[in-house]
Formats: sequence, C-alpha cells, structure tokens
Amino acid sequence: MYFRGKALFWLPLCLLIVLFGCESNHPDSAPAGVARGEYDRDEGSPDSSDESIAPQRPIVLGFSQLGTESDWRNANSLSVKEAAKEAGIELLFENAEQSQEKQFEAIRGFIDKKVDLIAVAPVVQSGWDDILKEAQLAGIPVIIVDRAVDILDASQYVTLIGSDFYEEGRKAGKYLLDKMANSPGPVGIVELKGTAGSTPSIDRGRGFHDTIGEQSKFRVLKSEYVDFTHERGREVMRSLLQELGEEIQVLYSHNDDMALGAIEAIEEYGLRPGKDMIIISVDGTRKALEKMVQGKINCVVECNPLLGPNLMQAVNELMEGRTLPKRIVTPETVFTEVTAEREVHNRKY
Ligand code: GYE
Repeated sequence: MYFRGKALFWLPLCLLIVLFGCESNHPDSAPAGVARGEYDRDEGSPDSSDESIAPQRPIVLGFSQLGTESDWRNANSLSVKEAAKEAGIELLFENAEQSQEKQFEAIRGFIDKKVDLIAVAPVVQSGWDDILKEAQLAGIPVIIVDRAVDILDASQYVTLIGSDFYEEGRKAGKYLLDKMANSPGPVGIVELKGTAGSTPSIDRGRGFHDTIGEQSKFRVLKSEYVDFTHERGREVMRSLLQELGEEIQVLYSHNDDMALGAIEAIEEYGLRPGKDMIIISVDGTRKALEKMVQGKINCVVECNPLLGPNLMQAVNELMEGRTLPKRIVTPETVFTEVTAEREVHNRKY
C-alpha cells in the first residue's frame, strides 16, 4: 500500500520533471539572453507563434557606411542610427572612411558575429561579387543603401534603397536647357564629378550629358573627378579658373559640398557665382539652399539622404518573411531661386 500510495505521489512528479526537463533543452526555447557581441543565430529566437516564451531578442543589423565626406553622408548616417533606435533594432555601425577594403573588413566582422542582416552603402560600384557571396553562403541577407553595386549575380542582395541618380542628372540638364533657352551659345560648362566609379558620379554625369547633348551650343570644357568634399571642390575649381577663366559660364557640381567649395574659389577669382556663372548642384542641403537665397546658386536637385526609416522597414519586413521589391526609389524634387526662400527652413540637414 505504502509503495502504491507513494507511487501515486511520486509518479506524476517524475513525469513533470521529465517533461519540463526535456522542454528546457528544446532547441526552440528562448535563450537565457543573447550575449552582447556574439549573436548566435543558431539558437534562434523562440517560435513567435508561442506567446508563452520570453520576448524575442532585438534584430541585429550590421551597417557598413562608406564615409563622412559630406553633409549628405552625415545626414544619412544620423537617419540610419535614429531609425534603428526608433525601431528597436540593434545597429552595428562601421564607417569605412572611403575605403572599400574597410567595407569588406566590416562585412566579414558582421558575418563572424552572425548578425541577422547586413546593409551596405557601397563607396564604388565594382568589386562586390566575392564579399556578397561570403554573406550569401553565411545565410545573411544583404540590403544595398544609397549607391548601387555592379555584380554578376543579383540574387546576392535583396534590394537597393536609394535615389535615381540618372534622373537627378537629367533634372540638372533640363534646368540648364530652360535657363539658357534664349542664349545662342556657345555655353562653356565645367563639371565637378563625385568619387570615380561611384553610382552618383556615373549616373549624374550620364543623365546631364544625355540631356544637354541634344543642343550643340553646350560645350563641356572640363569634367574632373573630385571626391564630394568641400575642400577638393575649392582646389579643383581654383585650377579650372586659372586654366579657363571667364570661358566658364556654367558649373555643374555632383554635390553641394563641392559646389560650396567652388563658390569660394569663384569669389576669390573675382566673379559672382549665380550671376557671372550659373551654378547647378545636387543634394539639397541647408547650406546650399542658404547660398541659393543669397543668389549664389541657381539650381539644386534634391537627393534625399534620410533613408533610415526605409531601411528599417525593409529590415522588419524581411525578418517577417515578406518579399521586397528589388528597387526602392526615394521621392525627390528640384529647388530653384523661386522655391529656395520657402524651402530653406524645411531642410533637416
Ligand atoms: O550626393 C554626396 C555624398 O551617394 C548620393 O554621396 C550620395 C552622394 C551625395 O558624398 O553628397
């Protein structure tokens, strides 16, 4: 009787221990807590359909940013950081200071840490096949941000979030066609291009040249690769003025920082930017619009750096198993002398 009575007491207890003991070793059980740094995705997060398990750990996103060369870039970085914080996404942020090799190192570091996703703002288009293959083999999805990559296998990234730089170049060209509609020509143009091999430099150039090429009166006297920085914009414009002087009637700059540096060189030379020389730029920073209000820049084509919210939405949708379009284009406009006064106070960067 004793044994049977006891058995009636101990047997259910043993069954409970066996059951919960197995349960705690179940591969889908919530990990005690994801250690900072080593994000072992193999333990995975608990099955989201089972509400009884501890809340899931934050999504971990590795972001390789290309540099800090311009106000646009700094606004882009801030937008990504703020959006990640807002979305509760753990952001590992690596700044490559214009070095593609450092971007490769950062991506390998993200792979070693087994992050959930990787985002890259590629400094130049070429050279990405091998590193994206490494991420693909590691089973980590990659999102391209801002500039594009030129690779053989497009399955190595999920989507590209950024501007249509070719259209930006066309908008700059169309402004000039309208501005010079009544000029018989010839119209001498100099072009300050961005980083050689980068998507904005390639496509803003193509869009502009395709548009003005329709009229023979436009002559591109010089087209120089610069690096999107204020300092180099000033230096290169100084040398162009020494070489060409007042033959230059138009400056087309691929970003505001180079245009602002060039304006300093133009004024040093004794000319009035925006009057003696038409100034066309791209980005739409507050500093550029302030110069436009002063009459020193005639046209700024907007390029939106605030890609953070778009990126975090894409990250969340991807983690929920949803499919994304291969291309997510940011809406943009054109600022002219007419709209500058109204817009300058709206600029967040
Ligand atoms: O125009 C420039 C930045 O990739 C669109 O890079 C971006 C460009 C932007 O340095 O200011």
